[in-house]
Amino acid sequence: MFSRRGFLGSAALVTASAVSGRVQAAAIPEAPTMDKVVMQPPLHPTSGPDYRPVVTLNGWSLPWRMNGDWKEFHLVAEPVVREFADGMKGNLWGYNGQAPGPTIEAVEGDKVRIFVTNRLPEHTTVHWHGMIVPSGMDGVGGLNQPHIKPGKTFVYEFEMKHSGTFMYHPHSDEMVQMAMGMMGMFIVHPRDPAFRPVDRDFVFIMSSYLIDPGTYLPKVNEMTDFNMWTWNSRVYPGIDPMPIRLGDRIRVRIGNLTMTNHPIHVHGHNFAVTCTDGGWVPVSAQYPETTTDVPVGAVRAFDMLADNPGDWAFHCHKSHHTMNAMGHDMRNFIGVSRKDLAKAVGKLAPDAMVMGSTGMAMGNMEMPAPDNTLPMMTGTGQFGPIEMGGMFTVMKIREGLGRDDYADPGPYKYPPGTVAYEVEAPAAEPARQPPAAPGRKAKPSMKGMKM
Ligand SMILES: [Cu+2]
Repeated sequence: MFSRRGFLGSAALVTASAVSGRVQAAAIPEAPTMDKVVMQPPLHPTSGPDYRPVVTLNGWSLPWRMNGDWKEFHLVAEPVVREFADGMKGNLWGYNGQAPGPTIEAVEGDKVRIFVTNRLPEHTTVHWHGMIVPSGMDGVGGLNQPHIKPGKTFVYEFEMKHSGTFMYHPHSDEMVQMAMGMMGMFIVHPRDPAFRPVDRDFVFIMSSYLIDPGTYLPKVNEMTDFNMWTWNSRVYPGIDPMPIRLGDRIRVRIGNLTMTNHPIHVHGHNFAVTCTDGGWVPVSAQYPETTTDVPVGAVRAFDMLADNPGDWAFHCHKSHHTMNAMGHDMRNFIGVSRKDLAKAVGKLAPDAMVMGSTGMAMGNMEMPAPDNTLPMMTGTGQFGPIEMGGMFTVMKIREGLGRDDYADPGPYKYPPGTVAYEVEAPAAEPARQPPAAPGRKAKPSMKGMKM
């Protein structure tokens, strides 16, 4: 039976197990900011339990301070200018000087205190996607807490119950705030460093934008027709290459806060998905893949043995997502006579350029574009134009790289005789079936076959 004594007892229990450090939270730690758009070296822990830190493509990890047994971080939500690639910038909202925000790294069992200061022109909150936190720390404005008004600072406090790969983003005017770039990754390392260790641990989050050619501000009401498909708010050739030492076991952790799924594909290797935003995938449930679909609002991390040296494409397999700003309202002219079409179009629009009758490869074509607009496909390799944009980069797997060396090792030196080559000899006529006589069905030839 429910008794008053029992009620008091269980209430006391709840209070005792709640993590709180309200008294110590008085002094707000400084908020580091980042002014660079290239991958920062791994941030090795100088206090608290040891772990092997991650690296964030075109990003960084947020430094912390210890206050007693609390790990304290400070996020500042604010307007930022983010460079998508050389030649294009966007006016976004982010955290601590960049969008997306810095990666936060902690260890299973840590007590974490995160200060969030709002320097946006409207209210915000932070939700810790996938993390098991007390309800009042979950960050849904209006449901779990009051919204954080401009100029105010709130404190989130919780214990890292599980290791894994998580995200953070606002739950406050979220259509606008996520379309403006507010998001980041949250890595919780296992307490036991021997649990599934890797040599290199890459992290990025996917976001998409509609920024009309010649403009700087994303159209936040767009639902489907985005033209900037980004990894960490960067597009190829602005996305960092991934230097990997031959023989390294690597992990790649990918968050998706766009409005569609992304089938992420690696060349020259296979991998297994080992972690989602729900936790670690048991070994018995893992299977080999070369492409893994990352659903909307989800995380996939895969582990891969980098045992094949070379330059390997790593990209989203939706081909429109490896393109930069493009109009989609175009006819397909493949196979149409360019001469006839030019004549007909010329009568209507004398300056029009007829293109696309043999395909749309643009490697050698420079088209005039408005300011702050990237070419649709771009980037150059040692053999010519790469004709990619958007969600594309290169895993550069090399012998003898230093353990924490993430410098671009340059193009791969192919061993002689290992590159696809052109032949000049005339092709032999392939064997074909004889054509069927008129009015008769072709009969497959059974000559030489034992029936
Ligand atoms: Cu995609």
